[in-house]
This record gives sequence, structure tokens and C-alpha cells, in this order.
Amino acid sequence: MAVDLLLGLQWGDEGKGKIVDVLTSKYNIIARFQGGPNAGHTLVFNGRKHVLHTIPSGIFHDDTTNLVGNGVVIDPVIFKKELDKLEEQNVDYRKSMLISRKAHIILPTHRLLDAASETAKGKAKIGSTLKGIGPTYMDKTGRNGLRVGDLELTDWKERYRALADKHESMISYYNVDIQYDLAELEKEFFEAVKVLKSITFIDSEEYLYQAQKQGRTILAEGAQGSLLDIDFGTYPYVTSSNTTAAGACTGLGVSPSQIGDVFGIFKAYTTRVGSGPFPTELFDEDGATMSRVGQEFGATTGRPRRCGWLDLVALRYACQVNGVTQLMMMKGDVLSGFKKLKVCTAYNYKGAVITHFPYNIEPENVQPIYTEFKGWNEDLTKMSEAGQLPKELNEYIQFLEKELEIPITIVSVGPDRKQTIFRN
Ligand code: 2SA
Ligand code: MG
Repeated sequence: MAVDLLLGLQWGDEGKGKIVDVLTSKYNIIARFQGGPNAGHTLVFNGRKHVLHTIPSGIFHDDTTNLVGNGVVIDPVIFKKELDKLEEQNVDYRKSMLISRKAHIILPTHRLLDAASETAKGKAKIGSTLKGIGPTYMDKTGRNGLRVGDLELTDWKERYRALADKHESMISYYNVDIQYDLAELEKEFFEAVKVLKSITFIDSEEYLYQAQKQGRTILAEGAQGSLLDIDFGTYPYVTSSNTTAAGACTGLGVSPSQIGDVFGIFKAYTTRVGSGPFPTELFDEDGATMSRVGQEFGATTGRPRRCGWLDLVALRYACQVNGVTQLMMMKGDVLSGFKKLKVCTAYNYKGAVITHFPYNIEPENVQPIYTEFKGWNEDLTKMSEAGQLPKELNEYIQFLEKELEIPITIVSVGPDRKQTIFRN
């Protein structure tokens, strides 16, 4: 029995939510293993757009269990808002959702600490989503965190108080002007915790172990992307969790030997939101077109995403670190109408040509080397079969498959569930 993984191979926003939703009917359990409300997973079906942050992307399917794993960090306030939206759509989430007792909780003061840290960094800020992600994972590894299972203990509010008080003194240490009304934030927090407690808390590693023994199928859903991984990403401009395949083992308690397929999702071009180096970034009309046609705005913060050509050096690296077995290419439709397309196949690195992803990709060290492709004009968004794809797009796809030595099994041609082409 295997646990399949689905991961983003770039800087996030590859379209993971859409593909999880498309694949959900093949799985009994969809499990999130890292990240939290910094994620924005967009699903489109029946003419409606849905954005999920902490909740797994299988939630709109009856008969699917959605697990929030131990590696996830949960903000009860944002979680409650997500639940309210599900309720409006008559999704019976109490029946279909489970939360690991070992998942950590984002306190209101974690969010304030995120803001204080970013403000103090000034120009060197990470460009975080300000959801408290970094400070919460810091408390986890620092062994100070509050976990979901603690909410079942009688003294959890005292623990909360001690941690929040400590955070307040840390906020003043930053010596920046952060305005807040903690009493108001806490009122909202405690109300949201009550709602969180109405969901079933479980020992999820045991649950997944038994589920596998019973032959139930599991898909682990990643958040953010491989280049934002705390170890392998463009540090320090990364998120605070392991977004790569290994993160699924620690974030769910499944062993490496249980991992089956690793689905790697990438955009036909590249985007990045937040600070940090981006070798193929475009500052011209082509970048503006990608941004406009691809509607490249953060699904959580609304920030404009930076856009650029596909970077095969980075993509190859992500495939290696994750052991990707199948690739899925998103947003090819956004490239329709470009006369020429470019793909970065190597870097000029301090005067030498390299094809591996180096320690430092700051612009003073790295200049991309491109291969050019002829574009296509056809509108892909109404296409439903591989045979309909234009010749030039097929050439683009075949080039990537050859370079990466991994098959591209899905080509997405629009945000809707139905705009998905399977290739064999
Ligand atoms: P954080 O908040 O501490 O995790 O931020 C650290 C860096 O990680 C980036 N990051 C993301 N990048 C792309 N997409 C994300 N999710 C949202 C989306 C982002 C949004 O789906 O669009 O709405 O802005 C995501 N989450 C974190 C972040 O930009 C920092 O560079
Ligand atoms: Mg996103």
C-alpha cells in the first residue's frame, strides 16, 4: 500500500489545489503535511472559485477524508473562517475532516511577532504572508509550542497565557511600531478555538497506519513549493517548513518505504511572491503579459506575483530532491500568443556554465542561459484531449520531458476542474 505525494516544484502557486481536487476521486484520504494559512489553494468548479488555506483540497468531495497532519500549523481564527465558507456551501466537514493532535497552533501573538520581525528587517524582509508561520515553527522546534492536543487538557489556557506573555516581551524587544489590541484578538481567538474543538482530533500517524493496512488510499498534499523549503529553498527567503517530499514523512508520520508516486506540479513559466532571488524574472512586456493573463496575484495576501520564464535548472533540482515520478504542467494556456518562448537550461555562474542549482542564486552570481522555442496562437482553454494540443506546445512539452527524464502526465489548460488533459 502506498502514500502518493503531490508537491509544488517552484516557489508555490503551481496549481496544487486544482490537481488534488482533480485526483481526489482516486483516493480515500487527502492529507496536508506542512504549512498553514500562508497557503492559498484555488479550486474552480461549477463556475465558482474556492480558496482553501489550511483545509485539504479534497473537502468538496463526499466520501473523502481530509486530514490536517501534525506538520501543519493551524490558526483557529482563519480556520473558523474557512469552515464558515464551507458551511455556506453545505459541506459536511464535521463528517469528513480530522486534525492531528500534534499539529501546532498559531497564537495571535505569533502573527504579531511575524509582523514585528518583518518590520525590523526593513528592506531585507522575507516578504512573509504575515500569518505567523515563522514564529509558530520557531516555537515548535524551540519546544515551546501549543499543540492541538493541548486544547483537550484543563490547563491549556494557562499555557496559552504564559506563551502569549513571553511573546509580548519579545515584540517589545523588536522595538518597532506595531499597533494591536491583544484583548480583542484573544476574544476572537478563544471563540475560534471553541469551533476548532468541534472537529475530531486524532493521533493521525496511527490512523494513517491503520488506514493503509485496510487498503485505503492516501494522497499527501503539499503547500508552497520546493524552492521555499526551509533546507533546500533559497534561504533565508523561504517558508519555515519542509515543503519537499521528506516533509510528508515527518508531517504525517508515514515512513519513506510507504511513499509511492510523487507528483510534481509546475507552471509552464515561473512565479514568485515575496522577496528573494529569481534568476529568470522578467521586468518587460512578456512578464506583464504572464501576470495579466495568468492573473498572478497571491491567493492569500493578494500581492502581485513576480513572473519569469521557466527555469529548468531549478526545476531539475526540485525533481531530484523530491524524487518526482510524474510531472504535471499548469497554465500552458497563459503562454498562448507569445511569438517566442524561452526556457533557462543552464546558468552562467561566476563565469562558468553550470546546470546544477548552486548555493547562491543572487543576480550578481547567476545569469540564465536560454533556449528559445516557437510559440503557438491557439486558445487551449477549450481543449480536452492531448491530440488537440498545438504542435509547438508538444515540442515544448517533449523538450522538458527529455531534459528532466520524467513524463508529463497532465497538462492543465485552465483553472476549472474540467480543463485538464491527461497524457499517457
Ligand atoms: P511565510 O508566510 O513565512 O510562509 O512566508 C515566507 C515565504 O514563503 C512565501 N510563501 C508563499 N509563496 C507562494 N504562495 C504562497 N501562498 C499564497 C498564495 C501567498 C500569497 O497561494 O498565493 O497569497 O501571498 C506562499 N506562502 C508563503 C512567502 O511569499 C515568503 O516569500
Ligand atoms: Mg497558492
